[in-house]
Amino acid sequence: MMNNNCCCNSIKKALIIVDMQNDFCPGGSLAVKEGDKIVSVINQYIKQFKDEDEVIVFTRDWHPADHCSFKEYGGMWPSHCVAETKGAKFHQDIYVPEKSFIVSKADTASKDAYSGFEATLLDSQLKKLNIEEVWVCGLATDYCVASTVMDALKLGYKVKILSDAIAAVDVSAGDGEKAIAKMVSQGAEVYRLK
Ligand code: VGL
Ligand code: ZN
Repeated sequence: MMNNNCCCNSIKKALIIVDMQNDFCPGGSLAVKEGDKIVSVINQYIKQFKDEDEVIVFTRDWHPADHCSFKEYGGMWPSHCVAETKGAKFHQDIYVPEKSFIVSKADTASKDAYSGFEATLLDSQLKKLNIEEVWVCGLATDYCVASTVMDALKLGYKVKILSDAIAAVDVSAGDGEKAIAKMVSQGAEVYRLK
């Protein structure tokens, strides 16, 4: 008998939107240059996935106020994305469809996590839904996007990195480009709308 839940002629995919939060956008405490410029193209991917009834996942950095990645607690970053604050909210123009999955990460003080798969239920949720491919976009290319992509590849997903819908911190010039090269060398495919 056919399984009604399974659309059999195409593989199931999920869109993973990484950390599109106020603190990573211009005006935020750890702003990525032009981090907000990718909002409209991300919304186009979201609409496409929603129209096709595909899974949409939003990850978010969700730190306690005394998180170990913050400079005053020995880390390398200014305080950012403290849970329940304005800085941790998604950018106001990002379209968050009702049925989306929200994955909070790095939510314990003593441990950082760049990847949306690290210490979360994301992998088991996607596997339960028979998802085989993930499309990844958001912030920042050289940290949480790269780390999420690397883990997705290790966990056996096909990965598309959406090059028109990512932006890099670039602590050193070229970090974003290097991160893309590394993701591709590990098997990710680069994709863009136009
Ligand atoms: C991120 C630095 C610190 C990111 C998160 O989302 O790329 N970067 N925490
Ligand atoms: Zn963080």
